[in-house]
Amino acid sequence: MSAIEQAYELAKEQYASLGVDTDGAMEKLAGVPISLHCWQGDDVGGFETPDAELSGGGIQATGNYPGKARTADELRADLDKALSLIPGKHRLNLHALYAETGGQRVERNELGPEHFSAWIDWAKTNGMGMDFNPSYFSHPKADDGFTLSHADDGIRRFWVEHGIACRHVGAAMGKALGSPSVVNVWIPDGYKDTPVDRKTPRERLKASLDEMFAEQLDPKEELDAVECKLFGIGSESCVIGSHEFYMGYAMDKGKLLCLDSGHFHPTEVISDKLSSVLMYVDEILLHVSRGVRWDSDHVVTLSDELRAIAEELVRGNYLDRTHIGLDFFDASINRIAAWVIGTRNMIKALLLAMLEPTKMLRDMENSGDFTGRLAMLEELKTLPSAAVWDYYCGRQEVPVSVKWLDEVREYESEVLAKRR
Ligand code: RNT
Ligand code: ZN
Repeated sequence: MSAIEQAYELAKEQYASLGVDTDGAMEKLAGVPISLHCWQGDDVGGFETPDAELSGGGIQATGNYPGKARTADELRADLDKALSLIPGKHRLNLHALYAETGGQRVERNELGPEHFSAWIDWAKTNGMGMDFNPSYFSHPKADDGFTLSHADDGIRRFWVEHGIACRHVGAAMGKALGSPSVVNVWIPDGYKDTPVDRKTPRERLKASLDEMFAEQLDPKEELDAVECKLFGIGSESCVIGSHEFYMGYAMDKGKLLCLDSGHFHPTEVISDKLSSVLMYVDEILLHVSRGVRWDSDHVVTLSDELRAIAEELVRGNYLDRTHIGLDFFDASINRIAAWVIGTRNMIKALLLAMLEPTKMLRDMENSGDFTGRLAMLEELKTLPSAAVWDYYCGRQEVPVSVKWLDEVREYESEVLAKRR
């Protein structure tokens, strides 16, 4: 028996004594896909022009680490590398900016599934599902900070058409890959300084969404999500698509609500929102991110909040109603390592939650034994979960422990360093 197997056998026994089935947890974990965001690979640049970069929208990728993917082929190669180091079967989350138009300028309101066929083929080869996003930033028609709530009807119409085009792209992806594509709408619209009219732009946003969603698409192919936000850089005083706005919209229209963990007050957490929101909406999309003082989209670490999100999903049996996506972009470190670290942490957090003796804790809580609850929660933190994690990685045929980093470093010198 290898050291990893030995450690696992001991851990298994220890968890079993608390009534936790480690084999069952690993089996369940293997069935939870995480939607990897393509935009970590190139700092939210996309391929609309040869030197496209993120602009506007109040989001920022900072850093200048060498080796950024410059083409869709490079980005796919980087994703292949990252995916080979992450246990389990996952999904790809693509933005409309990543269309491949063969050097032709195709306006965003004219995008069709044909501009994403290489991505769809790649996903099919990898046996992955895909999610999709209209891109309402890095575009001249978004330069003044307004899109779907724009006062100019022509501009608003353009962005409505972009949304419609993207829903069809999503449906085509869902159909081709046999798994519904979640199409998430996030717009940057908002005011830097105090507006006098918060009402009319919100009315316009609602009208735009209604137009965009007018056509009923098959939920087996496509699902619509709407993402709320409290503030962004340049929209500190008012964001049109606020939490209340989209919570209401999602409930009213049967849409998915997208909760991004960086989109609230710095001390406000989405883990506490899940059990409330899921009373009123059927399904949610998560953008798991890490804000540091602001919506800074740092790489996801195994923080208390990440663990709390996973615990809520597992304890509440919400995994079937939750689409887990990631949303961070750090250009100051190796971009592939960023994907691997953030995604492995998300999966690890789910495993930790699945290793919890929840019934025992719940019984303590229900009988008023809060002393026992606290004592037990603290003890659980240092149980040998790492042994289960290592064993899981081994079984999924990905590098155990930090060995994945050797492969990233090798890829960096073999491939990334040559991208100059
Ligand atoms: C921005 C939103 C949005 C974007 C991506 C690129 O604040 O979180 O989800 O990060 O669509
Ligand atoms: Zn987000």
